[in-house]
Amino acid sequence: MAYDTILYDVAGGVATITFNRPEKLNAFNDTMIQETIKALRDAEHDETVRALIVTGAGRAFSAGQDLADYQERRARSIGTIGDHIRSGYNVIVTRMRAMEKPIVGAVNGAAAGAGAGIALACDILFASEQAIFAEAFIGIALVPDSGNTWFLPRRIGPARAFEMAVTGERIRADEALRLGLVNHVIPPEDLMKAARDMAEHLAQAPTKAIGLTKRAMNRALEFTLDQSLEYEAQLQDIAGRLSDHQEGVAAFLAKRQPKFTGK
Ligand code: T3D
Repeated sequence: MAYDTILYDVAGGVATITFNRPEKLNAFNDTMIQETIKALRDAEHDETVRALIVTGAGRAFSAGQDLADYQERRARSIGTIGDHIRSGYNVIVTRMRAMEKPIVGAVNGAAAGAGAGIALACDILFASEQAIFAEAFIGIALVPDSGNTWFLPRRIGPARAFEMAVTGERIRADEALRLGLVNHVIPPEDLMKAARDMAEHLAQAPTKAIGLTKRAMNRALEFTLDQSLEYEAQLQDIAGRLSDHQEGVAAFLAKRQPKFTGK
């Protein structure tokens, strides 16, 4: 399918979703929300896709909700804000967290508002030295949404998360790295190569075991230690039946490199 507001490309087992409204700093209008949902669904169902990259075209990752679009919608009294979030951003974030394939975020510039939430929904985050993160909601007297209130305290602790949310300060990439908001900071010209190297590596890895690991870590955020120990045992029973597991053990014993198929 051709998209108007995003680019979607699959190569070498990696699907890349690029937010593509650079003249609007990749702010989300309704088309971009729905196209992102569709691309995530396509990547999830495409068996050749074993890892994803999410990034932005131009100088921003995403400035969040397109406020001109938002204003127009409000003026026409179309639906509530909550309904718009439920049917849009919440679906994107839920799909990203539930998808049992690794998602590499390549934050090339500003990630603000819902754009920050979508960045934080990625599994591994690479940020350009030019990236900034901003909980911009407070600037328009809204509450952080798109998972920001969930992801932020878990990544950087409640005190710093609250400060970010209520000041709307722009966190630069070096500070984001120090806080543990991102995994890596990369010179802008090397960002996509670094993200692609990671995604291509993951696309050759045991996809199902990675998916189960993501499932376990998602659940662990709510579990007691005892619950996690039991859940790990259950998932290990599943992983133990995968052909990639048999291949991994056989390759180790034969002193050769494993060839994982993602099955
Ligand atoms: O109904 C619902 O679903 C509600 C859901 C809400 C979810 C949300 O995301 S609410 C938060 C919405 N986002 C913001 O409030 C962010 C606003 N933008 C900024 O804070 C800054 O623009 C950035 C930090 C993203 C980047 O700053 P900077 O200095 O690099 O760029 P700039 O000069 O502020 O912006 C450049 C242009 O982009 C400018 O337009 P112009 O003057 O060149 O014609 C600016 O108006 C436009 N722009 C930036 N962000 C948005 C935007 N236009 C529409 N919507 C935006 N979000």
